Amino acid sequence: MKKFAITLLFTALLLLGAACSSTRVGDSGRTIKSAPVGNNLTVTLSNREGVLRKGENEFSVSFKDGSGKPVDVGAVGLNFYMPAMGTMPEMNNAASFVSTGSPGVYEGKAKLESAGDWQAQISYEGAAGKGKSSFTLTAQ
Ligand SMILES: [Cu+2]
Repeated sequence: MKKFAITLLFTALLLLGAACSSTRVGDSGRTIKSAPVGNNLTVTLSNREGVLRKGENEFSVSFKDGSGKPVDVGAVGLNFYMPAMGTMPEMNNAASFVSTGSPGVYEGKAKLESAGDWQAQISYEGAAGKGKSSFTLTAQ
C-alpha cells in the first residue's frame, strides 16, 4: 500500500513537471500561425488558445532559423490590417511588443477591432537582417 502511494506521488510530480514545462515562454500554448519572413527565418504567433479574438489579445511571437533555433531579430513590428468592407473603413491595429528573457521571443499585445480575416504585416530589423512579410489570420 505504501509502495502504491509513493508511485502515485511520483506520477503526480511527473505530471506537475510536464505542466510547468509546457507553460514556458516560447513554446507556450498553441500555434496561431507560422510563416516565412525572409533570411531563412520563420515567425510563429502563439497563445494559450491558438486563436486571436476580437478585442484585447496577448500572444507570443518567436523567430527561428531553418534548424529551429531561436534567433534574436532586433526590433519587431506587427500591424493587423483589414481592408475597407462596405461601410466599414479600413482598420490598422498595431501590436506592441516587449522582449522576453529568451532571444527571438517577444510578447505581444494587440486590440483587434473586429473578428474576421486580417493581414498580419510583420517586419523586423537587426543583426539577423531586415525582413517583411504578411500573412492572413482569422480572428474569432
Ligand atoms: Cu473589416
